[in-house]
Amino acid sequence: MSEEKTKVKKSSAKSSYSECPAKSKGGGSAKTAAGSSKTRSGESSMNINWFPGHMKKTRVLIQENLKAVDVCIELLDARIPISSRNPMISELTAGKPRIIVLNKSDLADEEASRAHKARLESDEGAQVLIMNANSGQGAQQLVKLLESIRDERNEGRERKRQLRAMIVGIPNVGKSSLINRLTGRRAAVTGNKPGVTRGKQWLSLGNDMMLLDTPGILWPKFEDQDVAKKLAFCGSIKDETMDLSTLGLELIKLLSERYPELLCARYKLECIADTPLGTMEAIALKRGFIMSGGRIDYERTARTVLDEFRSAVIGRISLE
Ligand SMILES: Nc1nc2c(ncn2[C@@H]2O[C@H](COP(=O)(O)OP(=O)(O)OP(=O)(O)O)[C@@H](O)[C@H]2O)c(=O)[nH]1
Ligand SMILES: [Mg+2]
Repeated sequence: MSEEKTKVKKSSAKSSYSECPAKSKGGGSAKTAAGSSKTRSGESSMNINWFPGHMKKTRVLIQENLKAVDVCIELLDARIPISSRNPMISELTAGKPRIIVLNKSDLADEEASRAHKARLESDEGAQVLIMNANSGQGAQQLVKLLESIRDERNEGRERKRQLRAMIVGIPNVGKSSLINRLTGRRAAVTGNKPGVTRGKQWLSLGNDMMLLDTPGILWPKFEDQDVAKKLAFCGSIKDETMDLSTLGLELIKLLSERYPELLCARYKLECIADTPLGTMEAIALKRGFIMSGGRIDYERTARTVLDEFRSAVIGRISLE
């Protein structure tokens, strides 16, 4: 299995926003702990792609099991319901009845989730549920929906058939957690990192319903690196394959644009700096992430902001 290391390139693009005079001491070029250079504007570009061998196998697994499946439950990350839509999954499962679940809704902006649900329902005529697989919010609705599909399919049949549902989605979106929640058992292994499930697993939901857990998959090449970054922010791309300092800086840039108040409140900043790098340095100074010789610990700062975004400590945030 080969996992391509993300390349970090320099970019001289200027920051497109400015909300207050720069407070940071860091305005010039800086070197991150991970060694990637940042420009004066504090921006850098990343090239993220992650499609290891087990995802290629999963594509085949989905294809092979499709015949045995009555309905696909596609999990999207409620914080990024557009970017977490895998075009390869849409293509593979085209023609199958589909239920879309916006999972991790407890981490997302409620209003944004409602808008995405309405958009998906009207654009695709899909059944869309807003869910928290950890707490079980939305799970009963899903069971009811599956029961109604099961009954509809069995109408007029003498020999009743089981309903078989396949759960698909990007890595770390909560597929196995949802299965555990629905079955009421810890039958599927879960974990707070992508790539936990590695094989298929059929589990009984009772009442003549079966669920198939599948490993998370991405697609071979991200045409749009903004999509890749959002997947990375939300923990669907293995952190080890990326430059974390750069990723954290990119997240700070996006949060500065979309949720400046939450960012300032969490890190006790008076305002957003002129550049993302300036804001990153201000956060580091506030948190005391300084190494020997007074150098800023960019990697620790990046890791902190990524962790606090992922756990919604900064607030309930939707990135699209
Ligand atoms: N806050 C929150 N966390 C969730 C939710 N659903 C799952 N998680 C967490 O997300 C992480 C990943 O969950 P998994 O169920 O292992 O995800 P998966 O989609 O099966 O991941 P892979 O098997 O790697 O593809 C775990 O730490 C879960 O506790 C949710 O609705 N809200
Ligand atoms: Mg899993």
